[in-house]
Amino acid sequence: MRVHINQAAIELVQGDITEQDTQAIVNAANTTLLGGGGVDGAIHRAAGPRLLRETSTLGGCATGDAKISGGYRLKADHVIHAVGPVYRKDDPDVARLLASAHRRSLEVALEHGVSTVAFPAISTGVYGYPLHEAAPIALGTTADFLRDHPQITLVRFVLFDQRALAAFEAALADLSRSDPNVQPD
Ligand code: AR6
Repeated sequence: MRVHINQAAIELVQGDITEQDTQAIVNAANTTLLGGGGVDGAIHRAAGPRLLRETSTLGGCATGDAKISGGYRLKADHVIHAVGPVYRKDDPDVARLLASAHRRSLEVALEHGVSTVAFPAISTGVYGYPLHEAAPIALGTTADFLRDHPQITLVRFVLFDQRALAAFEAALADLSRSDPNVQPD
């Protein structure tokens, strides 16, 4: 599924984030930036040991923030390490922090001249964020950013399984009904 915001596109695909050919891929990292399981483990394995050597010099990353490194053996030139929140039901901070992790990732991309970015579904694995709550936040924050920053031309959400893809497709269909800036392909 694909929509447009002015000249930019948001794309949803099922797949593996480590195989993307966007200029940057986003990692669902933790505050240490020293690696972990899930997406983080897969990205470190695919990029090779030089990635950890670089991320261990970055001084960690606060929840809701993002930092950039090289991509090493990946097709992507850069990895943007974003730290989403651990989900806590009925805590309004988690939505704010999940939105911030997406916005900061896109700001960091912009600061480094990156115009195409692939995201995983941040916080929806080990960190327990329900997909149907995370998807509208991820997509809404991205659509708002693209509206104001035409330098970013493509944001691709790479969903690992059919369930995640379906949740993002439903949220993107809702967004294209409610946000006049979001136009179907
Ligand atoms: N490509 C795309 N999506 C994937 C892949 C992949 N290769 N592998 C898993 N997913 P998670 P989090 C999906 O747990 O919840 C790490 O240990 C997965 O199905 O990777 O933000 C870090 O170091 C899920 O929908 O990230 C942190 O400690 C989504 O990616 C912690 O996990 C995110 O799952 C971060 O937890």
